[in-house]
Amino acid sequence: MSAEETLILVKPDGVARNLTGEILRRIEAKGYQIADLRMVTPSRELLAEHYAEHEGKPFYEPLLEFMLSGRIVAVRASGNRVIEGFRSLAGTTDPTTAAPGTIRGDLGRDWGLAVQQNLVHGSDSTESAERELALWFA
Ligand code: DAT
Ligand code: MG
Repeated sequence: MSAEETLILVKPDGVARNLTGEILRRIEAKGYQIADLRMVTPSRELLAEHYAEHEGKPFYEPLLEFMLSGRIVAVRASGNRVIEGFRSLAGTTDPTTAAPGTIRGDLGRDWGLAVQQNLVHGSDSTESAERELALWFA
């Protein structure tokens, strides 16, 4: 099996709502390996690097504030096509329209806030995965 790896984050809403176990269960049930895992209270600098592509967008500041609002569980997951596979497990960005059966579709709520509190992050490409894993598992 290929050793592809991705960065998965259980965001502060997922940790606060006690959904870490349920999210890890879905990752493992799909057959992906949890290669490393840590509980992180990230700095603004780390989050700014992580979300650099979104700087200047209207949701950027609320996004950073949200990500600073509590603890995050960072996961290094591995498996064949895990980058694409986890994005599929997570569902699309907006929890209201994310497909049932996905993490965001089943468990995510739209709180009507300036930022989508959508429980999880997953790297979107091999380049992003490499960059993000280096940030969160330095
Ligand atoms: P994803 O997390 O699905 O890869 P993204 O990288 O486009 O989505 O955006 C990063 C996060 O920013 C996303 O998880 C939630 C928030 N976000 C994105 N687009 C948004 C929007 N239009 N309104 C509010 N929050 C948004
Ligand atoms: Mg993204």
